[in-house]
Amino acid sequence: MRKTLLITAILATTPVHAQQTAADHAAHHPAPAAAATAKSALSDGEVRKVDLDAKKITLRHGPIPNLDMPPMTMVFQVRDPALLKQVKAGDKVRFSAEKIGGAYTVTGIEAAK
Ligand SMILES: [Cu+2]
Repeated sequence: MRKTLLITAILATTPVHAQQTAADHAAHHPAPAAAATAKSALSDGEVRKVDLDAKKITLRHGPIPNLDMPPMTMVFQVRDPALLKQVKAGDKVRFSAEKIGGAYTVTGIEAAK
């Protein structure tokens, strides 16, 4: 059981091909001007949980204007798992989020200190 979990974790840290494919895809579909503007708008949040294996983060966040979302606590996908290594549970953060493929996805995050 433990061994299986460990192998899963190792596999999850090497999605090089998947990342390149995603980047190529984005390049073929440039974001509209409105989305580009929203990208730079950071929202406030606090990290509740980081799940590296699943590439997810639980954030208690303030309003997210570009997603038309009120303050709440929710789980986000993370576009690049490396982002998760910059923060930990309890951190106050500023982040950007977009809806990508129907999933709310954190595209950038930084500690708010
Ligand atoms: Cu939300």
